[in-house]
Amino acid sequence: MTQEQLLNIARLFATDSKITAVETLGQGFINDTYIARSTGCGDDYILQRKNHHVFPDVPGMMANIKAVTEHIKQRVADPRRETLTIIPARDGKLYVEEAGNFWAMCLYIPDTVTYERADTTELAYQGGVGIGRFQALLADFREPLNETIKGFHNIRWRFEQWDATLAADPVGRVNEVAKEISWIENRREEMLAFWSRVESGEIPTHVTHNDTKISNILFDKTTGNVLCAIDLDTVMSSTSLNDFGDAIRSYANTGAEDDTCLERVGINLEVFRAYAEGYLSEQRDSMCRSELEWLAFSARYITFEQVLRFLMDYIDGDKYYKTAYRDHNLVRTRAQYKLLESMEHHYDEMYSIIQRLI
Ligand code: GN1
Ligand code: MG
Repeated sequence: MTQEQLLNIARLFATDSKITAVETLGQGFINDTYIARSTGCGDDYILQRKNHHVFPDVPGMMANIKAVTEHIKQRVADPRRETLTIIPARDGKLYVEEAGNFWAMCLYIPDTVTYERADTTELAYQGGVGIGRFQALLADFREPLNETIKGFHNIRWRFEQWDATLAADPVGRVNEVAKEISWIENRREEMLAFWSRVESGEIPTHVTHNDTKISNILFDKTTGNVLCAIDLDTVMSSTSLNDFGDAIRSYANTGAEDDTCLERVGINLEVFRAYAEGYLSEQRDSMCRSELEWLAFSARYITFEQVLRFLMDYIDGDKYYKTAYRDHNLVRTRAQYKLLESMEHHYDEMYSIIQRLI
């Protein structure tokens, strides 16, 4: 998009300061993100084009984010830094709809850092504190939230999508990935059995973030402490275990999510322990017995789901995730599967680590 088009969109939002430039920021898989700058000492803003293929209900999503951030603001010392601040459009809506695209804006929080990788156990601990605190601040949130992505971490629904995608085989890739398909099928019952515990209420539901990788935690540049969880697009109701599991999937991987060298990929138990310690320092007392019992397993559950989602997207012709090259989703599938195997291999240790922390 041209600078002028971006400026025109940015200026539809009710900012206090006048936007003078819009620059690209970061490389998300899903949305397009920009920073909208103003001159002098005025605030800067984050402007995002929301991917409405991934988020079919942007108004519902923005309503969730607004409700959750308002709740947090009433419970923290510095409401402009300890959670996102949504900037509504000048017409009062929480988004701008323009030529079929949905845009949203929030305040840019200055003097902060994010990390792409949890390279130290200290950082992993802090990340655990970040998500633990996010959940703790929302423990008394009672409003219903919109389900903005149907069955996001619901493996029963993912298997329905999976079965339909395999049956359709839209780009003729199913035969090529028989081995990878068996990785999924061999674990179908085990994963559905876990999810049944959520469906029955044995594992309760809460407000969850649903994308807890370290790059979604904002740290204060001056103090080094956790400030808040960002990227609230997937805030919904689910089990808080999924937030834990997804963080472990991303933090405690010795390799990259799309590593081409599988020898590099595996679970780092020190990072696992550190994240769990930080998380439980905020959450231990409010979790019930079954949540604590299944906490370690949640890392396997979410990693399995990610293997399924990457492979399903590959079979579907790479429609969901942005890819950098033809087999990118297949490379991701194999790398995440390697991580899953490593978690399975070390599961007893993971389980014992949690038992010792509670
Ligand atoms: C997507 O775009 P990003 O990095 O925030 C995805 C997550 C996946 C992740 C895998 C809405 O998140 O669920 O775990 O990619 N988000 C959505 O890297 O599907
Ligand atoms: Mg995200």
